Amino acid sequence: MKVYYSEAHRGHDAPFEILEGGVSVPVFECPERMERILAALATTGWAEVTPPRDFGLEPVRAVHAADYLHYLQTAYADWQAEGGQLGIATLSPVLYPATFPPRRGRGKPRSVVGRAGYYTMDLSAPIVAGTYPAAAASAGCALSAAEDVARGDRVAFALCRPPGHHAGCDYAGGYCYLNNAAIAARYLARRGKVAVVDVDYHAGNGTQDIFYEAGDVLTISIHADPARQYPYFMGYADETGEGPGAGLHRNFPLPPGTGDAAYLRALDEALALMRTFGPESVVVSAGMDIYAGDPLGDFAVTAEGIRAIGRGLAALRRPTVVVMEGGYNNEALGENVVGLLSAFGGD
Ligand code: SP5
Ligand code: ZN
Repeated sequence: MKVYYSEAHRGHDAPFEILEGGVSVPVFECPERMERILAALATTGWAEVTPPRDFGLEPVRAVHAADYLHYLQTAYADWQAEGGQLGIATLSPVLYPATFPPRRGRGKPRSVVGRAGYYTMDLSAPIVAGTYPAAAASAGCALSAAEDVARGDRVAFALCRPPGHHAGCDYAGGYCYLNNAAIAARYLARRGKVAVVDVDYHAGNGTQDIFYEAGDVLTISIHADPARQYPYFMGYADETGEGPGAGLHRNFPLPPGTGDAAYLRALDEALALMRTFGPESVVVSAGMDIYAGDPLGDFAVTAEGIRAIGRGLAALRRPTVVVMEGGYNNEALGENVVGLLSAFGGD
């Protein structure tokens, strides 16, 4: 199995994030996650780790707004420059907005700190000098995997960092800047209908948003109920798509403590919807934060449950791109990723 991975992620290494209550903690979404996953993949005998190919910006522009991409490319340098222009020392090496617009009627301000708020949905998407190069390489991993699958491979794994499923057309959030799974799905949709299924613990709000009115991409997310968990404002069961996309989005919000049996029941419903849709190809947003021991989650899905999810996805028998999303229990992360992929492992 091809595993697309770029070392560029190492440049995206912010020293802290801010959780609810204003608590500043080391970023859960850290470079060590990749070490853990690569180490576990190295023991399998079937993982072929390969650097991503360059697809340019066109397939990224098919998903993200031009002004947002320009912001991501220039924000850090502007932040450094603005600190100088204000005549004060730059107080933090990290660009962190602290003001968010309740709505966007007034448009974006000139100040980079103002624009950071405009383009960011929370305080878990810090920007450092290496953030954009890492995000672009991460999208390149998803596109490389998509290209292989479009050319006939049964499966490919995009070992993306940063992750992507919280990023919308023009916003970052939840450790995500470019929506890797959406970029892969939009690329694959040139060849026929695509189904995206998101098994990360958190609702895939960015993916939902991007394809909400799309008639050629079915999106499904299984996750913690947003009434009680991040991302709070999207991921409810009554959000089912609009216009040409009406009926082509589904959310499965689940309660705390959800274990293997309840999770797999929701997955079975999702798989049935996907079979009915009849996609040419499938994109999986693979978050391992559903695991019982995850520090950001509260599900009780076991390592064996994660293997069973992999078997369910593989049983769709569609060409499949698996895209790495969240998962923050570093001890178990590698084993869980291998567990999910091993149902496809011989392919
Ligand atoms: C890709 C991904 O999984 N992003 C998740 C971003 C979640 N950010 C908000 C975290 C809220 C943390 N709540 C603390 C619970 C500690 N037990
Ligand atoms: Zn997550």
